[in-house]
Amino acid sequence: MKQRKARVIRKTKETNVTVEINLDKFSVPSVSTTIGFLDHMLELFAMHSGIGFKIKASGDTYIDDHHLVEDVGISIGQALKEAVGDKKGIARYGHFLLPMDEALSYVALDLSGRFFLSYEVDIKFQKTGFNYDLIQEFFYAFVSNAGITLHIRMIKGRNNHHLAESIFKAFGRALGQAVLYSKKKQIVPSTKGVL
Ligand SMILES: [Mn+2]
Repeated sequence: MKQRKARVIRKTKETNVTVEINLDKFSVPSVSTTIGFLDHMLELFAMHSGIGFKIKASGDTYIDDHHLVEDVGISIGQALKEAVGDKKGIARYGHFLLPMDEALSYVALDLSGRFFLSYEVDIKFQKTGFNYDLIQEFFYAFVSNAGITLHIRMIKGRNNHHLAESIFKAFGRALGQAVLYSKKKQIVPSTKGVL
């Protein structure tokens, strides 16, 4: 079988992003975005997805992290869409309930071709460090470009870092399930015949 992979290069006046994805060949994640916290989240997402990811990005973070976080989300979404292709033989759905110490998050997704995001996460405002509001921006950018339906629920938690980690890990696990490929079942998993 031909490997399902894609490479997206996105260059604007604000950011410069390269994403390489290989759904059929895992490699130790290579992530470098100049935003330490984002690197940490994307590395654990990639690790738990079982998908091969190389992500390199930089941009106008002297303003704030907004443009870069959003553009990385856009680029990963585009790369995923391209790599899944016609979706023949894929599992399509994935979901995962993931604990990270006191934090517990649930993620369910459908590689439906239609974009929808339900994000119910109550992360407290934090004066310093990463702006946790940008996590929702990241997922919005991702789903709107990948064409997927994604539900994210925070079940419980106290620490922002733990909560964020539980979301990204659960997302990785759920996505890993959804892109699983079956050689035996060479059909698009939809009664409509197309996704
Ligand atoms: Mn951590």
